[in-house]
Amino acid sequence: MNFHCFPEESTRFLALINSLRGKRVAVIGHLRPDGDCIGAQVALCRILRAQGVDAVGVNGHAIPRNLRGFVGDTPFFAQDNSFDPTGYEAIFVDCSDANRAGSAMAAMFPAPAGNIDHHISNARFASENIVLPETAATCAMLSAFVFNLGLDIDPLTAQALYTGIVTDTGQFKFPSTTPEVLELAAQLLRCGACVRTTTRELYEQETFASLALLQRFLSSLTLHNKGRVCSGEIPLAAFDETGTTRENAEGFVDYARCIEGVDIAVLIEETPDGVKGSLRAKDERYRADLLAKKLNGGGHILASGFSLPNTTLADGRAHILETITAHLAEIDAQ
Ligand SMILES: [Mn+2]
Repeated sequence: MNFHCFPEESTRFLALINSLRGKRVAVIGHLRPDGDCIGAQVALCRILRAQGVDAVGVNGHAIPRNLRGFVGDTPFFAQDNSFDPTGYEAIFVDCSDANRAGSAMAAMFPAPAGNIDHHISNARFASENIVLPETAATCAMLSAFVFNLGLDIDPLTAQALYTGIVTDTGQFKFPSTTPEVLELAAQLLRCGACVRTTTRELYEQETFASLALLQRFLSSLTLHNKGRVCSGEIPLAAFDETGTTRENAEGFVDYARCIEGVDIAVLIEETPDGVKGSLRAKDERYRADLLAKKLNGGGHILASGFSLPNTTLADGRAHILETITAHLAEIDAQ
């Protein structure tokens, strides 16, 4: 089955594999790994191993709880100081630059053999850079390569690739979900990936504690600016009281963003020395990146963040809401 996408990159991918035959390869992913990162690391390791390349996954951070089930018997060093890079070549996946894997990893492999990624800002830091910025996921790229090249993949590899595509397309909701991406996903199901497994592992194993934190957050939601702005907050004590950490609040801001009529959403988290904020814009014209800049932060057009040190929750909240009001007025006047 040929997907008529990335023929040239598929050929370069095969050449990269051929150049590494008989060698040992570390397949490296980024810090705070997500489904596309772990999926790409697991899949590429297994693809390489099937071609006679002795590959292992290496990540500076632990594999998140909900992704551990996708690793299977793939050799993987995560947050593990026992990995010795001597004699290993490196391929980075899903990393826009080497430092995304952590400065220690970047220093360990100053001259990586490969860089396979889909970020628009990729720094082309390896000998062979296979970068497709318009593609939905690194796992979508790898899927296209193996299908174009007719390489056999086992069900665990197919599952890892499918999981990466599901993660980075927001469960096939983002505009990056092209017909080709859906065809690749369909072919992965034919190769043994299971829709239920990915759904269950990724989205149906929340802890009770994180739902208790969500409950606290939802009860704090407040509308401002005639319903165009929604804020929610988490006081520092709430983490202790529910037995959670900041990681559990990941994604909460989207509950504020998805309310009808809301143009800008903000999650305000109290920290030991101030507050941290996550901003979401529903539409590109509201420029969450420029808004974050006014609060000494940064990010993307629809999603950004900032931190305000040396402030109380009450003062921080007041300053943030004033800044949002001024930003909205500026946008409306354009
Ligand atoms: Mn990705």
